[in-house]
Amino acid sequence: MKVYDAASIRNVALVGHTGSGKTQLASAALFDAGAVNRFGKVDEGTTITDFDDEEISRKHTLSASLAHAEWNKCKVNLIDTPGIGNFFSDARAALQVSDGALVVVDAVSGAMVQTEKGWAAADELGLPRMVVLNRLDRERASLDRALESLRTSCSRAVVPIQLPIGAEKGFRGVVDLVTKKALVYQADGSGKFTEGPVPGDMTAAVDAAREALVEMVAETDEQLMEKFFEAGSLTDDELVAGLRSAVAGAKLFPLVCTSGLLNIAIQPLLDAVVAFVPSPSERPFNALDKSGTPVSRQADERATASAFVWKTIADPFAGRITMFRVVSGSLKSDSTVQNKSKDVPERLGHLELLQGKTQVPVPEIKAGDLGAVAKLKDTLTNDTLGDKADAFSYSPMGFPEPVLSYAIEPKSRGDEDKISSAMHRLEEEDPTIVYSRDPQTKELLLSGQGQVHIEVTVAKLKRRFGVDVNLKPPRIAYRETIKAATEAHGRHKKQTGGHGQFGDCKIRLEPLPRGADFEFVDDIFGGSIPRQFVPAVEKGIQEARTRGYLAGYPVVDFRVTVFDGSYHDVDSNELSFKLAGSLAFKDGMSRAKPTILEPVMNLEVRAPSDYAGDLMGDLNSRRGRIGGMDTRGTTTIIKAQVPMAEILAYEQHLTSATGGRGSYHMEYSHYDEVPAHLQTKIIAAAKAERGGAEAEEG
Ligand SMILES: Nc1nc2c(ncn2[C@@H]2O[C@H](COP(=O)(O)OP(=O)(O)OP(=O)(O)O)[C@@H](O)[C@H]2O)c(=O)[nH]1
Ligand SMILES: [Mg+2]
Repeated sequence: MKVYDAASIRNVALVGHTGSGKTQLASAALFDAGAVNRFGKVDEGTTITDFDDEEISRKHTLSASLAHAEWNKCKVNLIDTPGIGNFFSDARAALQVSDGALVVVDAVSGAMVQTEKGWAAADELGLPRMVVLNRLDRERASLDRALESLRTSCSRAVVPIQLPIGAEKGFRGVVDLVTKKALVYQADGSGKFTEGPVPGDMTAAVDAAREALVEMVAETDEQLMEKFFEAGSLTDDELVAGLRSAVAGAKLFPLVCTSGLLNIAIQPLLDAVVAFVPSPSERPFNALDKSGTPVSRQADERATASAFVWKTIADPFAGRITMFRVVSGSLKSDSTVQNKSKDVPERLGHLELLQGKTQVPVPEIKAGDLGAVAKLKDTLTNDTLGDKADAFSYSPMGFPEPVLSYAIEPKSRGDEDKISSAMHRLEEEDPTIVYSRDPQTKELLLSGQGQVHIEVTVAKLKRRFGVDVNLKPPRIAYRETIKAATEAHGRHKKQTGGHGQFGDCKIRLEPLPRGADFEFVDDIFGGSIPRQFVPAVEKGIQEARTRGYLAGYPVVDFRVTVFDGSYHDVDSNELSFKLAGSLAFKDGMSRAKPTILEPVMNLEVRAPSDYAGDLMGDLNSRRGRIGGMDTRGTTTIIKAQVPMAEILAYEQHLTSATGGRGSYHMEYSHYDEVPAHLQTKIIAAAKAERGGAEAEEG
C-alpha cells in the first residue's frame, strides 16, 4: 500500500436520507476505481461498507464505515453513513473528520428530512459539499423537481455541473457542462462508457445550463465577475478554478447525476471529488489549547504526530477498534503516543487502513489520512492522541441524550452480569445509548434515540455477545406529591407482657416547589422525643415515602417537620419511632391532597407542511401543548410539550402518518400533574399489580 501525502488525499462522507443509495454508490465507486473486483449490491448483502450482520439483514447502514480507492493519483477515503434518523450522530461524526460531504439525494423524492439534517450539520462545520442526484434511472426521477426541492430546503447555491442523458429507464449517462462531453454508459453494471459529443437534442439545454453555471461561479468572486462582464464568459480554466474555490469556501454546491445501481456516471463523480473537494492540507483542523482557546492545526507532515478519534467499534474478537484521523505528523505502528484527553500513554500496535471490515496493516499513516488501530487500552471516541509535549487537544463532538427508555430482562437467569459487561462495551461504541438501572422499579433500562435504535442495540447484544434479552414496554417513572399542608400524628404502641414498644410523633407536611424532592426538619423542643430517636422518625418517613401512598410511586417535593411527640422510659426504642414516623406519614398523606406526577417531554416534529394539520390534531389528542409552529421551505416544524406516556409509540405513528417523511426529536422537560381521571387508572393498575405481588409473597 502506498503512503499518500495530505495533498493527495480526499476525505468525503456520504450523507443523506435513508434509501437515497449511499451504500450502493460507494460500492460502485470502489468497483470502478479497481479497489475491489466485484460490484457489490445492497440487495444481495455484498457491499463493502454494509458488512455488519444487522446491516445486511435490514438492508440499511447502521454504523459509519470507511473504505478507500485510488483515483487520479489521489487516495479517496469514502465514509458511508447511516441515513436513518436514529443513527444520525454517526453521520455527524463522519462529517467531523471529512473535508467534504457528498449529499446523496434520491432523484424521485428530492430533499428529505435527513438530507436537510445532513446539510445543516455540514453547514455548522463549514464543510464543502457536493450533491449526488442518484437513482436517476427510476420512474418519476426528475432533475428539475429535485433541484427545486434542494434549493428551497438546503441552499439556493446548489448548481448542476452535469445534465442527465435520457430519463427514468432510459437514463444512460451525463453531459459534463465544463468540458461539454457526453459520457454514455452500457448500463449493465460494468461501468463501461463511451465518450462523445453532446447529443443533438440536448445542445440548447446544455448551453443554457452551462451559462447558468458560469454566472453562478462568476458571482462568487469579484475578479471573475469582472472578467465575465468583459469577455461575456469564462474560459474552461477560469471556470474550473472558480468552481474549485467556490466549493472550498462552501459558496457553491455542484450537483452531479448518477445511478449507483446501474453503475452510471460514477467515474465523473470521482473526478469531481478529486477536482473540487479540498485536500486535508487546505483545511486546518479545530483544536483547543490548554486554556480552552480555539486554535487550529495544519495537516503538516513534519509536525509532531496527532490524531482525533471519531469512532470506536466494539468487536467481540478483535476487542476495541479505534478509528481516527491523523491530523498532523505521521502516526507509526508499534509506537507509543500520549492520550491527551486522558493524559495516559497508549501503545499502538499495527495501524490499519480499512476497506469496510477488511483491515490492511500499514507501517505508518500520515497527516490527513484516516485509519484504525485495534486493542487500545484507554482511548475512546472524542479522544486526542498526540505528543506528550504538545499542549492542545481536538474539540470533542457532542452527542445527543437518549429520548426513550425500554426495560430489558435477560431471557436466561444469570445473564445479568454478561449484559452489563456487553452493554458497557456497546456504550463505548455508541455514545448515544445509556444502560442503567431504574432506581424505582429496579429494572434494567436501555435508553436510546428511538425504537429502531433500541432494537438494533438489542440485536447487537445477541449477535455479538450472545446475550438474549426481552424488551419490555417502557415504564413511566411516575411520582407522587402533596398539594396541601397538614399536621399528622403517628403512635406505635405494643404492650403484651415483657418488653413493650412505644414511639409517638407529631409532624407537619408541606408542599415544596417542583424538583425540591424531600426535606426533613427537626423542630422538637424540650425533649418530647429524645434526641437519639429523631433520626429514626426520619428514617420511617423516608422509607414510607419511597413506597408511595397512592400508587406505589415515590412521594417527592414536600417537607416534613417533626414538632412534638412522647416517649416511654423503658419501652421506647428506634424501631418504635421508625414505625411511628411511618404511621404519621400515612396519616398526613390522607389529608394532604396527594396527587400523581408524570414526566413531560419537549417534542419537535418536522414534516412536509401538508401533514401539519393532522399532526397538530394528533398531538392535541395526546394531551400535547403546542408551543409553536414554524415553516422552513416546504417543511413545518411543530414544537410541543407532551406527556411521555402519550408518545411512547410516536415513532411508528409519525412514520405511518407521513409515509416516512416526518422526523422528531424528544427530550425530557419536567414533571407535571396527571389529570384526575387518568390518576384513577394508574392507581387501579398499581393496585392490581400489588395485589398480584402480595398474593405471591403470601
Ligand atoms: N433503481 C435504483 N435503485 C437504487 C439506486 N441506488 C440504490 N438503489 C437501491 O435503493 C435501495 C437503497 O440503497 P442503499 O444504497 O442501501 O441506500 P442508503 O442511502 O445507503 O440507505 P441507508 O443505509 O438506510 O441510509 C437499495 O435497494 C438499492 O439497490 C439507483 O441508482 N437506482
Ligand atoms: Mg447505506
